[in-house]
Amino acid sequence: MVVTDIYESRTSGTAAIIARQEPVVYGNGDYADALSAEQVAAYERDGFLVLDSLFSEQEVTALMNEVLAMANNSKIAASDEAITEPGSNAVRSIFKVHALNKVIDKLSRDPRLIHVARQILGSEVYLHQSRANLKPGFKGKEFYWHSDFETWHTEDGMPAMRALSCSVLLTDNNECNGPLMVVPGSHRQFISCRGITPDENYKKSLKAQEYGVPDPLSLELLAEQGGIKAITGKAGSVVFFDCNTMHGSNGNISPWPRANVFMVYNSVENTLNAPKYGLAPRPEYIATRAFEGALEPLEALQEVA
Ligand code: AKG
Repeated sequence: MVVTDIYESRTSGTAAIIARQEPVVYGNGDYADALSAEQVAAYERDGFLVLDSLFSEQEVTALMNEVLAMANNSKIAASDEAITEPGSNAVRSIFKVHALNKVIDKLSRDPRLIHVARQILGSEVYLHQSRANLKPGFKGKEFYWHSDFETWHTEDGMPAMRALSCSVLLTDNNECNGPLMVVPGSHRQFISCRGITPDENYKKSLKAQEYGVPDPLSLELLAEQGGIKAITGKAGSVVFFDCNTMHGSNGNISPWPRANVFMVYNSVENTLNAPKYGLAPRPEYIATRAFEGALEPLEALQEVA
């Protein structure tokens, strides 16, 4: 029997739009009770949900200090986990921040994040990836449109759309400093992309993506259907978004840095298979394969700090 991949992408074929097969909210959204029924319904409809001021100013200051300390640590800045901006030595992203830093590790287990992920994914969860995106003032470059699932499915062998990201805003994200932009409703369609993935694609793609980039026509269609929403908000707010929500952000030519820390939770029932097309697995700091079981939530951050 030939097993076909419904979410096939990056073949020699043309681009295609494929209807999502899986639910957005697993079970009845009652695996946990972090969100109201209205919030769950909004997430299911839009593919994202913003919780304003989920973290206090004091918590955000502590988290931001830790992220800056990592970015200014020459050993970390020179490590594989740190990705610099194209064309400069400014740190763009740091991966696996939960393993590099105790405060961020606690954040990854914070009940305010984990229970939302458990509720939406309808199961226990584990951390597939964590990263800080710094987007410094003047120098921070854009993140072109993409669906995370397209990459995680193709390059990491993630079987199904049963993962989500949360972006914890560590600075205010305003109209000018390159806030995250999402296409509401786009999570219901999978955009199969053109172009065969080269080996070690991550070495380039984390600076600027070339493969797994949706074609203009599909993007036009998605944006006609759902519009584009720039998610501005105060530091301490959190954006939860589905793994297949089309998103990206503009460069930051403002003087104001924009820093966000991302946690990606995957269902324990959706652990990784081999990557597609015989690609080598990406490093552990980008996609966890050393699955150690469900994440245990900690008490609120301020109580354990
Ligand atoms: C990514 O890191 O995959 C993103 O899409 C980040 C977008 C951003 O930080 O604005």
